[in-house]
Amino acid sequence: MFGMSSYKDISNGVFPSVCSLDCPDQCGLLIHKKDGKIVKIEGDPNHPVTKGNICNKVRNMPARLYDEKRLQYPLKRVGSKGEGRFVRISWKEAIDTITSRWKDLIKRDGPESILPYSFYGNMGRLSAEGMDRRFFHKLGASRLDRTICQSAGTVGYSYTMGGSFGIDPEDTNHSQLIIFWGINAVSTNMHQVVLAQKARKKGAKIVVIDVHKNQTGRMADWFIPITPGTDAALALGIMHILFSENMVNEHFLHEYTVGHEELRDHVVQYDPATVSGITGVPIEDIYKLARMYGSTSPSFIRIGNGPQHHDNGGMCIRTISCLPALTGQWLIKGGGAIKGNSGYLAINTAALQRPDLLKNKNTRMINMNQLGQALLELEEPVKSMFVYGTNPAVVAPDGNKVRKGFQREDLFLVVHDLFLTETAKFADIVLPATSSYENTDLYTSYWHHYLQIQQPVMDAYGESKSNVEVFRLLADGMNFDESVFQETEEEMIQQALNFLANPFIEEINMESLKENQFIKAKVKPLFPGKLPTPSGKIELYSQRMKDDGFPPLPTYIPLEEKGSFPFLFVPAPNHNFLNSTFSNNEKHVQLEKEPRLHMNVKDAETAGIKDGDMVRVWNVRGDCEMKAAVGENVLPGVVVSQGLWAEAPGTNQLVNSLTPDRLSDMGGGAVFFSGRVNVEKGKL
Ligand SMILES: Nc1nc2c(c(=O)[nH]1)N[C@H]1C(S)=C(S)[C@@H](COP(=O)(O)OP(=O)(O)OC[C@H]3O[C@@H](n4cnc5c(=O)[nH]c(N)nc54)[C@H](O)[C@@H]3O)O[C@H]1N2
Ligand SMILES: Nc1nc2c(c(=O)[nH]1)N[C@H]1C(S)=C(S)[C@@H](COP(=O)(O)OP(=O)(O)OC[C@H]3O[C@@H](n4cnc5c(=O)[nH]c(N)nc54)[C@H](O)[C@@H]3O)O[C@H]1N2
Ligand code: SF4
Ligand SMILES: [Mo]
Repeated sequence: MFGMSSYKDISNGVFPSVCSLDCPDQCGLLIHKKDGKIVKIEGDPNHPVTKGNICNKVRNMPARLYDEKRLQYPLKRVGSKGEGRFVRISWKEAIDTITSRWKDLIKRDGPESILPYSFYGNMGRLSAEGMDRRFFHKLGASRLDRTICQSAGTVGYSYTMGGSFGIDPEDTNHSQLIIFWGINAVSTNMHQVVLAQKARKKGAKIVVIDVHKNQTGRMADWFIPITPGTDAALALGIMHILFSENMVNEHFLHEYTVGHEELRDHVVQYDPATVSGITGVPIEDIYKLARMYGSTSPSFIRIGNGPQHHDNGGMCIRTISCLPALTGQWLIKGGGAIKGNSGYLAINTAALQRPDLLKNKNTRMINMNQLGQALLELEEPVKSMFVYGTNPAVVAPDGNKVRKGFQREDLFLVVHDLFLTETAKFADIVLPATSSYENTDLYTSYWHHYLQIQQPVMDAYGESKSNVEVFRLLADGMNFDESVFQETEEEMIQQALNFLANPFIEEINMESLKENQFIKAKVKPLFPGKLPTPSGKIELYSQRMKDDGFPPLPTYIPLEEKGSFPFLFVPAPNHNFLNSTFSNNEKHVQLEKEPRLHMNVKDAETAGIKDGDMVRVWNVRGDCEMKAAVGENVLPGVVVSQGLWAEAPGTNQLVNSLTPDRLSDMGGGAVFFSGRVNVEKGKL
């Protein structure tokens, strides 16, 4: 019943697998086993997109899987909250404790006093949004709005394009111009870089638009530094030039868009001088970029997550995503854009998550980016949380508020994870989680067009259990008798794939996945065709946006945070961690060395800071310490850090102590990169 493997013997041999991390590449893997142990993880050379290449993070995964710090047993807190002192208990005691506390809470305060809090630490569709959703729907718990990652940009992109639909990345090796726009692809989407390098061999140019000249910027043919939060203005400046120099594709505009006449008039105001003043991009570079974009075909824009982690993030992505329509690039193989492609691999989430089990359709919704507020400021504060697949004490904005909330004596906190994370240290009960390699699960990439399957290739570590198993046990403990709580992983996957609304996955089922390991959805190009927007076309003018209270045409809107703190602070991810995952694994930490703050030479001189000095970064929300990396990699007035570092003794390196928990313009998204800070030499 528990994720039966079709492999007869998993002690020795090489087994196909899939990377479960929250990464667009979703690589095919080969797991090498010897005497019952994973001895090596490598890329599966047969995977048509990832072709045997994988990142260093996952090549070093065996060290994480067998790390002596990995949790093996359920634990109960004996120290104070956050101290990290626990004793071993049985699963029975753990489940009994949780369910009896919840039964009391439901009686006293109602089910909305309980909050599930999860994200995609494991991208498996069952692990991330399967039995757990069924369970919390039935429980009637508060709902969580899972907005921490890409929601602002996804909503913005949908206003233009109707959903998460871009081009097939496999076509991008035909592109002649590739723009990495606010994406650190060398670290975060390495196979898109491999495809771009292939295109480059055939003459393509690679342009990177970013606030930081990181690994991706250094690999570009042309790196364009931009002031954070101003990308919409740059895109509008490009449109201004495309229209005024007749570089638009009139046929495409007439056939496949609405609002091009309004847009043509609207962008007159975004002349290169104005745009240069906003973005910091020199006037001649705006012309050069627009002319390059207007005259090169196929051209491809890979839209990253950076520009949408801002106050204006939704509008920014909405605006950038209008560009390929102006040049008609969507009609050309290798032309167009990718923001996300999850729309093509839509599965039957209603069957998987069973929202019908939720009786009260007005059950409150809590935005995950405002966790601190939910714990400290709501009129009916959350009384119990179940955290799984995420590490909010490190990754959520306004971290000091989150931690203060976790310290509440009356909060009953359960954390299910593979490690005693910073969040788990605050827990009353800690449950050990299996790794994805120990489970059966279904994987759908949000970049390429393949579905993949994971079957167990490793025995459960210690007494650890998968998310699906834990919620089965909790359902039993709560005396939920619906048969949906007894279903096997394979049954759930089969239901998820049974989805007439998505013809692209029509022929894919559990059996064919087991046989093939990965299968490409039968995706058709977007054009010629009808988009799922209200008009069926690309909406350069969007009535829906107007109805929702936004300017209907793409518009530049400045960031919100003003005041006396001189620097815009962009705390981005790093190369060797995946969000906070690996920040507690020695190998990965060694490779990354220490947290650094990139700042411009001019700013450093003014502040008397030298390269390698320890600096204190602070604002009204908190402070943290890093080593200054002084140079020309960021513009004056901007400081950039990389990585969501774990707490280490004697350090103060939690960047999210500084980030705001305001919400972005669209989708209730996070605005990690729109905060301001001060920087001073010296330790605290
Ligand atoms: N190695 C590694 N890979 C990862 C992750 C990781 O932590 N480490 N995280 C995974 C996850 S969950 C996600 S969502 C993706 C995210 O991966 P990406 O899409 O690459 O997004 P970010 O790394 O958040 O930011 C991308 C870039 O945006 C830049 N940036 C910030 N603000 C702006 C702006 O206003 N304008 C412009 N033009 N650029 C800006 C940053 O400097 C950064 O280089 O990566 C996934 N893959
Ligand atoms: N400052 C700043 N903050 C950010 C970002 C940023 O760029 N800058 N990026 C944001 C983004 S885009 C994202 S997506 C979030 C991501 O943040 P998180 O979703 O918290 O991602 P991770 O830090 O990787 O934590 C995932 C946790 O899930 C656990 N896990 C893995 N597999 C399983 C499983 O099968 N079951 C259970 N129960 N647990 C499992 C892992 O051990 C790990 O502790 O961070 C956000 N925070
Ligand atoms: S983290 Fe990304 S690049 Fe690395 S193995 Fe996983 S899917 Fe591939
Ligand atoms: Mo993310």
